Amino acid sequence: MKDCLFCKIIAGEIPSSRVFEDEDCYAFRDISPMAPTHVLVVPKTHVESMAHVDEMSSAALAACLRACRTVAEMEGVAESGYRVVSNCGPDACQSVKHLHFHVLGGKQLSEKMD
Ligand code: DGP
Repeated sequence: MKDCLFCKIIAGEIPSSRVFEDEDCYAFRDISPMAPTHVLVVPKTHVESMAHVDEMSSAALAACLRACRTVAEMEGVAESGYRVVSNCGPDACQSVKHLHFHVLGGKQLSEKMD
């Protein structure tokens, strides 16, 4: 989608640090990491947020979740543990309106989820 930051990253118009990619999703390092591992997994087809997943195929949505698992394995945090978060809407502080999953790990994460 024109004017979408993550669509531009997927298209290579804005540089990113790629971690993983398949036909459905793209994974790259967050520009402001909150943990030693902080990777964003995004669908290649523009979808605004979790509220819009009905616009995606079930296969593409599943591919994103599998990519989160794959990223955790590649980053070496699968055994120690990791967190997958998707912020949706203003109360969750979603700042980029292209569905994305944060994969966080590499340290003891807070019990607090807020
Ligand atoms: P959220 O607040 O859930 O919408 O998270 C958006 C994330 O996107 C945030 O953690 C910072 C990251 N981000 C914003 N702009 C860029 C960028 O240009 N490059 C990369 N790699 N990450 C970005």
